[in-house]
Amino acid sequence: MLRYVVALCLLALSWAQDCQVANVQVMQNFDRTRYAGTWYAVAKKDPEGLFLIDNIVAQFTIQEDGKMTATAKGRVIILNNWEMCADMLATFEETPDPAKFRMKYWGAASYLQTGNDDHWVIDTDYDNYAIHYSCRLVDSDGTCLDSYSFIFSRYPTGLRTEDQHNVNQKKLDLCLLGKYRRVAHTAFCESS
Ligand code: DAO
Repeated sequence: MLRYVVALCLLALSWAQDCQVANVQVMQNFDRTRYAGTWYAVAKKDPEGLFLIDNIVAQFTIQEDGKMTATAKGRVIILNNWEMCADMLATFEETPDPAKFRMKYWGAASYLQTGNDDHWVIDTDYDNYAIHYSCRLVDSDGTCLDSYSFIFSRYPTGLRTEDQHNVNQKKLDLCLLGKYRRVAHTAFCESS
């Protein structure tokens, strides 16, 4: 009996970590109303050609028609060495999975980045942490060639100790453990 349980556990583990984008597990019964509000990015796995560097704060809103939108700020460096606070806007298109959105984003100023990315909510307890994931380019073997991911906290100071283990497990499931950097909050964007 024990042998079967161990075999099942190993099977589940290998399935969870096969790094296939199609097998990424997202938040079950995702509730966008509870996700709304302010989230501070406290860690980030960067994509190719990173954009937002630090002081990243996103504000998610649910409109009267039920659609989700967001505004976000963050320190960026553009035109090689011009440091500024980017004001970004985003709209979210729903998909059959309530935790998987297509996000269109653009800058308040025309020289900022625009894009259309996946925005998947991997896990959240709504009150303390949320794990976001976006794969921009899927390789021919089904793994992700270019991804980015935000670890969000409701507090700029970081994650609560009791949430860290769960967040690390999700990083491992995404095959991104060790690829995140800390995101500082130094009030850089607070005057703009
Ligand atoms: O920072 O390198 C990067 C890629 C992120 C681009 C998307 C930023 C704009 C919108 C954010 C809205 C909420 C997460």
